[in-house]
Amino acid sequence: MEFEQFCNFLPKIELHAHLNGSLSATSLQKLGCSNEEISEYQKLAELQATEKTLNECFKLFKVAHNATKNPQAVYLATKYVIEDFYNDNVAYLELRTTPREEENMSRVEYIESVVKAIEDCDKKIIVKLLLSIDRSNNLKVEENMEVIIKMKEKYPHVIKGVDFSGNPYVGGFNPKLFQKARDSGLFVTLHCAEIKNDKEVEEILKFRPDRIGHGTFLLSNDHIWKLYLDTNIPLECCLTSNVACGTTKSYKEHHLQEWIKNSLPFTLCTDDKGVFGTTLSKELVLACQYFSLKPTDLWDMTLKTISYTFASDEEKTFLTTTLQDWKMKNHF
Ligand code: 6MZ
Repeated sequence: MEFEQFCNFLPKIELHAHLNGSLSATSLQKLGCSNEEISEYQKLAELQATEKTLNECFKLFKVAHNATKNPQAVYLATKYVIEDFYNDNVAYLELRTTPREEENMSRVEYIESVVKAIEDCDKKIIVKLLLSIDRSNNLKVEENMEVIIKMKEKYPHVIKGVDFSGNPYVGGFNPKLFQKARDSGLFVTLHCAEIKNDKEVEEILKFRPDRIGHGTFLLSNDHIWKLYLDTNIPLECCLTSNVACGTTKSYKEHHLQEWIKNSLPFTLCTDDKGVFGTTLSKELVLACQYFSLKPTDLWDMTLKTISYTFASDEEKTFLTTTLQDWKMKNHF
């Protein structure tokens, strides 16, 4: 099997995908966006990144947010994104999204639309939901967390965790808030060190989330790096996102190499496949091109990733069997 084909057909696991950043151009079109809006949403993929690019990136999500302002549109957006991942042979997807209140939609309606689209999915893909707290919107964080916890009690089979995301130049981490989530039985994954912010990173590592996203600047300080090494927390690695946003200079210099070199836990993710013009298969190909990973390494990484998911034991066993059967069938 050709190498790219291998990456494409491997049953994959996606653990870091933001719903409104994962919409493809076709999906945005179906949701009523104009060609101009779609070009705006996708402009980062074409640009040479600078230090300011990450900050600029957060404006682009507005295009998708404008297209998902009512329950029906949120339902369809979720359905389209799940179909895209399924078509890329993703076997297990943890989709994350920020519950949003709009003129014609409450946060509860937003969440219920996403849950319904997940429940209605008839494809062979397991989908779970993580609800995000947006760090740049500090006004209602407590209230948002209350809603998330209530919704988890109502849909425990779908809602598995919380995420802390949004523009890292704004706001800060509140351990008490996330402890509440943890006490309610939610898993916790936190965006961490996407930019240099040692004080916050130290607080996050002391909290010991179940996973961290990005981790780009964990290596910029020996003390922080040592703290991280003590935790052994799995990293959700988003190669193209980091390069497109300018937080990493190039694929070649990406911090993933330190995880590979030191056998630290990581998994490859897309972040916002619509905004960055990528797919999970492409991310796997890139990791191989730049860090000399072989197909067997990718298979091993995927197998290890099963233990980083927020799936049930039964689902983990199912995924393990799926991967093992695939390996046998494809003789490698
Ligand atoms: C931090 C990000 C992000 O939640 O409306 N988001 N947060 N770093 C990133 N790196 C590029 N990419 C996306 O999806 C879009 C939202 O996800 C978060 C931002 O809060 C963005 O508004 P949802 O479905």
